[in-house]
Amino acid sequence: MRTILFGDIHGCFDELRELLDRLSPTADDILVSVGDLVDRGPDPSAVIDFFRQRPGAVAVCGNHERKHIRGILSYSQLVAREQMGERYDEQVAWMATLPYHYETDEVRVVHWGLYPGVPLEEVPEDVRAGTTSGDGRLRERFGDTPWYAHYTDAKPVVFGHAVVGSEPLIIDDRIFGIDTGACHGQRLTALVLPERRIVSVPAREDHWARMRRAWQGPVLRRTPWPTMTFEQIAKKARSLRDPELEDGVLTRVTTWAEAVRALVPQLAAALDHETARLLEVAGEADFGRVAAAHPAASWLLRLRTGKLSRDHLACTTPAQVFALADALALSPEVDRAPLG
Ligand SMILES: [Mn+2]
Repeated sequence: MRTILFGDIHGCFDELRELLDRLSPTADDILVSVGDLVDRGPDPSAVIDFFRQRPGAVAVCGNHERKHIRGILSYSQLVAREQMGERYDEQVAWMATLPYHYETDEVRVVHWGLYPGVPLEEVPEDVRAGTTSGDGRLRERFGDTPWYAHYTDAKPVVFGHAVVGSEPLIIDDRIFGIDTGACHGQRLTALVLPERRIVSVPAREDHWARMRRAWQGPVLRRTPWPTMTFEQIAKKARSLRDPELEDGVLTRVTTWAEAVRALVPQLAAALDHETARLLEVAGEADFGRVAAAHPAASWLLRLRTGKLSRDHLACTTPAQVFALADALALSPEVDRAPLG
């Protein structure tokens, strides 16, 4: 019986299949992923399905799974969500069941870090998963030296998370860093126990370079721009800007948001016009009654009593700007959403 440990797979299913062909695992062999099954590569669902379906297979939770579980979606998670489509919620529910470490008499496995000498279950999850907060804890404890420089046990420890180059990091034949950058066009690596043998296959291509381009349109189209605040739109656009991508689509979003915001002075003028008209029809004494029956009642009444800033008219989102335009029966020449 062997234990076969896989470095960060990141959706690289073809490479996983090729590696499995090379390894020919038997039903007795235990397959263990160091985590980061998903994100950046072409087929996250196929990789997850393999680990879900293979009896006795284990995947420890990586920082990428943890981001999906916690709903903190940066660009590579947004891409993976699109790739997984309708199966996304189900796959994330499975990710939420993953352990943060795997330990037997033979080996310790974490996605990233541990505190040497401390039982794994007592090491904070974020340290084991390798999140930014976990990195902070490790820096407090070990300064700039990596945690594994302090690992003195004879029991092998295996981790991924940090791409160590095309070849794994092997120290003293008991410390194994096996993230060899499969999703970045380097290699997918497995460590076979008990013999401590490395088997690896080359990546087909720099998957992430291609994926991040290919999925930009779908990711941006899915973003609910009209109901986000103008501040959220600007922040999101900044976070998604990527020097290696054409930013034509993103520029359409920011230009659109500016155009929507620029409607506010027109709407303020239209409210003034409507106020003047109602005053003429109903007179000062009856203004409140006729204004209350107007589709734009809440704006007209607040503006009249000085409770509405003319700068934004309480429209913090594009959708609110359009709601006001509708209430004033105006049809601004700006699309209701930036990407159709
Ligand atoms: Mn990774």
